[in-house]
Amino acid sequence: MKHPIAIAAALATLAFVTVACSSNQVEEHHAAQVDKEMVIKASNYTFESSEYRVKAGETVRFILDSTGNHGIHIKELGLKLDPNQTSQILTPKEKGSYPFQCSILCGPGHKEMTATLIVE
Ligand SMILES: [Cu+2]
Repeated sequence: MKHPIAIAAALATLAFVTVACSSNQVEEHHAAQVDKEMVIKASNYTFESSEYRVKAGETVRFILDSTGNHGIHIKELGLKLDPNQTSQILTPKEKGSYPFQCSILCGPGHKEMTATLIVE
């Protein structure tokens, strides 16, 4: 059996490594420079808002907060979110109005699930 002090030292080292790792992760998270977070809430069968606005050239973390099986796909911007991929960082550059529809055939209200992303 090992000496108890050796075991304590090993545990302390392990604890230190664990703390060091988790603080690294936090820093990595901050390192991704994002100007804005845009949460788009979806539920059966509507998007919470009919209009979402971002500024051209702004780096945005788009987050899909969906209750139910819904998605967003705006080809012109390369934005694609669904329950398997709920966030994406993008910098929309072209000003314009980008209407979108739920990208997943989710049920009877699917066709009414529309909204517009405005890049201004
Ligand atoms: Cu849908």
